[in-house]
Amino acid sequence: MGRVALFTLLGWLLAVPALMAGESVEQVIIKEYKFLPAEITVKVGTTIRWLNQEKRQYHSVWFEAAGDPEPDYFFPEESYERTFDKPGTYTYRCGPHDYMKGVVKVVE
Ligand SMILES: [Cu+2]
Repeated sequence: MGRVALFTLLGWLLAVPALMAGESVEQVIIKEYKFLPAEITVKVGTTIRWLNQEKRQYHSVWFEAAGDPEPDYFFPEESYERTFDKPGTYTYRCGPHDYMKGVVKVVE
């Protein structure tokens, strides 16, 4: 086996664990004072990105029930991300608008 082929093989072997980790990102849209979808089910290890698509209004994504501090508000075209490493049901709300609610279900 030539040296180039050997290095190519090593490169593939090193890449496999990253591929198996299956890092994925799911998106939740925030529009007209709603989380869309309001309920989402994802696999462990998934990152959720909330994207603010309002014209002017800021929001936050606050996992208050989990004891998190309230995060910063984010404005139109900005986003907020959180990665879920443990199975469970995680409820959240918007800080300034407590009628805006959502649920993230994390499964194995
Ligand atoms: Cu809000």
